Amino acid sequence: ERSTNAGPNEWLAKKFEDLHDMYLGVQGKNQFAIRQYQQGELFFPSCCTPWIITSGKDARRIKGVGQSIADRIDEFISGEPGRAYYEDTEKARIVAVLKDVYGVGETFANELYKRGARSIRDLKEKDFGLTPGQNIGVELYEDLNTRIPREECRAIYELIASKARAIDPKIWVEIMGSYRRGQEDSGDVDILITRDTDDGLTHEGLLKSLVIGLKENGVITHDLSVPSQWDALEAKWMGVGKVPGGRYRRIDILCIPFDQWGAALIYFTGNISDILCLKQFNRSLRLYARKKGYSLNQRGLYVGVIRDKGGLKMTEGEFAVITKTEQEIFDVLGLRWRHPHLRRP
Ligand code: DCP
Ligand code: MG
Ligand code: MN
Repeated sequence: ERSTNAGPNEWLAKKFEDLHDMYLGVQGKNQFAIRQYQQGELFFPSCCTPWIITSGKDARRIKGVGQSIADRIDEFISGEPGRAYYEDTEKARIVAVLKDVYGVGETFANELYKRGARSIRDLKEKDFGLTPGQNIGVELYEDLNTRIPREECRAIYELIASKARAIDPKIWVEIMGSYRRGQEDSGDVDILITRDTDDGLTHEGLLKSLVIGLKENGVITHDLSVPSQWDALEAKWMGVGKVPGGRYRRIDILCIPFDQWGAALIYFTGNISDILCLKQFNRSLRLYARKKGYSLNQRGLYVGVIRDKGGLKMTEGEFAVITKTEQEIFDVLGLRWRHPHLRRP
């Protein structure tokens, strides 16, 4: 809701409003600039400034108006496009696009900009020495940056799960991450796999057959990162796949030992996070375990862990419970199990 309360400096408010909108529209938002220009927008209508502002210096008489707002005002008054902020947003806009390429972070995106990259097309047409994974990210940029609807996550999971069960009927396979938390859409599809060991066998070797099998029927289309040991009990594959006729989607498949199932369920379900409380549910659970003399990580709940004064582990300890379910871990800790959809901090 914006003020309709006109004052002598309404035009300045309007300018800051435009600037504010422009910065809001940039992905990888410059929160500092957004806050500043929003302030600018709020300062100049109506009551705050009964006199007509004629310069940045003049505006600084207002409490809360800093040099950067004053500089923008001088730019507005001079009629110049304001070289500094114009270039900043131009660059910010491009970096925000480049950093969303799979495998390209904020830092490398800035580096690519410095080297002259201005668009995804540039990355396709010129040689920036990207890794094979980054090149897949470029090739599939649109698809990989589109959220996956819940039903499609489910469909991909079903295709993977049925193939896994066809290879070995005793496989346990679960869909994790944001899907398990009940989100309407996800950034990727996270699959967790193990196998019941009651007959003395394990899932060792399954991952390789699974990926090969899914490639044969076109469900898996690209590898991004393959395990160093395909046939280990603990192995992670990362890549791309799709449902027939669908978009290309990021898929993670993680295999873990059977006795780590419960702990892994907790870990790879994660929690609803926002900027302020990232990963808090898992973290507070770990801290709670520690207070009670345990140690909790993605592999299990341990007892007998000895730590040094700085809290560093001196010994690994041993499993407090062989976990088939999350419930068992919550039970040992004396906590009520919390439904994945409710895993807020
Ligand atoms: N995880 C974690 N710490 C990390 C990475 C992952 O605890 N550094 C756990 C919690 C996540 C889960 O693994 O929920 C899956 O990781 P994702 O990166 O796939 O995140 P989400 O599935 O939660 O979200 P998105 O919808 O973006 O995939
Ligand atoms: Mg995920
Ligand atoms: Mn993931």
